[in-house]
Amino acid sequence: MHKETYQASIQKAIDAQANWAQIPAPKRGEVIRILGQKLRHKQHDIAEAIMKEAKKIRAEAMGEVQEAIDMCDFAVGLSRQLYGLTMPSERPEHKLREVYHPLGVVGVITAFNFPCAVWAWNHCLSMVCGNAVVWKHSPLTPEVTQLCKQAWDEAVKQSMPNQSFDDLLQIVDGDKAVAEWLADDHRISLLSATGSTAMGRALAPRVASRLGRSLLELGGNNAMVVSKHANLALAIRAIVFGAVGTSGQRCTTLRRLIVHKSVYHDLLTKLKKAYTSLVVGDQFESKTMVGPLIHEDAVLAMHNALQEAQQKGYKIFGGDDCGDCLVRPAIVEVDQPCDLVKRETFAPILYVLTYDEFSEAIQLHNDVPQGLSSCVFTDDVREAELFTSELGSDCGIVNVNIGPSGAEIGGAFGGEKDTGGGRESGSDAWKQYMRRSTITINYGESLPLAQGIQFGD
Ligand code: UN1
Repeated sequence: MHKETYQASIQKAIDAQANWAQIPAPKRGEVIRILGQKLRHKQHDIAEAIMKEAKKIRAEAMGEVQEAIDMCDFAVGLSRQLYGLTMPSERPEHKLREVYHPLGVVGVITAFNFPCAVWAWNHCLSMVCGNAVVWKHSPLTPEVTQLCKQAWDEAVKQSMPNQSFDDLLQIVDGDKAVAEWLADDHRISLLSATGSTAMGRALAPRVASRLGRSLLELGGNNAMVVSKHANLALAIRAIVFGAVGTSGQRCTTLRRLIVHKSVYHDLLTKLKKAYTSLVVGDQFESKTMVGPLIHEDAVLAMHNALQEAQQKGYKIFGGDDCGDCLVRPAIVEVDQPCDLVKRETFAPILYVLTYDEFSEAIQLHNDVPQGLSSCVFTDDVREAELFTSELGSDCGIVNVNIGPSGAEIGGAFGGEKDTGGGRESGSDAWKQYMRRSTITINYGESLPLAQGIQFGD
């Protein structure tokens, strides 16, 4: 994309937003309601494009569009609940309140692995909050982007036939350079970026140097603690979906397993059996459970990580390169945790570690730079409560007896440390897409000062 085209897109977004911000929020929500209908109608078509471009299997591609639909439903309700606060003023005949206003133009950067859902998280909130969106999608998923844009354009035309809001969603094509333009552009009120930690490290300082706002959803290194009190059958099902689902290419993918020594052998034997029966293949085949990795570079990254593991003497199960970007998911038994285990390799590699005491499991769990998602499998209430307490997992997402991936949209999504600290989708994530005015109103006829200050009386 040329810089001039980019500039024109931003200007269009700015102009459209000025009018959009004046539409009452519940009416903005109505457009999102229609978007939800469009996505329901197009669910199969968008899923096909996700299968083609992101290489997901059908169930997961359909699930991803469902996540976008859920997000629409959430945002419609939210459009009537952009609540501010009123608080008692310390002064007589005064009122104190906080009100949320639209922010402006939101830049949204999405990754190849969730080309529709992560857009929807950002788009739906941005739109009900009265903003315009400039979307830089992954260069690997142009067709998904076009289908989402089409659904939105149709929704706008249908629900706002007499007003021109055609420019509210702008697509900007390109890779790193376009991301940097967005980061440097003071007209972008919020830059919401999903991708690697390296990407976040490159973009965040640029946004910060103009004192802009960013919302980052970066790498994860998600773990599961399997206690001696765990229901192992349940844990195994969760491990398999968490570690091999989406071929290990979710930011929430299960990458580390921290297992109590007493159940280690039993768990590993059963897990290897489950891995043996995994169907790896073409994502369009209905039996396939593990589709291809996104590209050869991803296969190479997996290969390199496994080679490093081998050099360290770790025992490796699976991990074969089957050609055509297909790989068999790998299990790596780690006796001494090392840097390799602390890195995110975007591929289906599961590192397995052991522990004796639950406190040791928590320490091992938190001893990585990333802090996205986590879980514990235990039927012991004390372990479960400790893991979810301030002394437990340091992640943004903390689960008990479910895996780390596949979060619902209702909660805030995101994580700490190298994951970037942002929160998207549900709960009060919308507040980041608005600006807050604290308003004090004096309806009396005197001018009392706060803190009881007497000035010149
Ligand atoms: C991502 O991989 O960037 O919790 C998002 C999950 C999905 C979202 C993943 N709902 O796994």
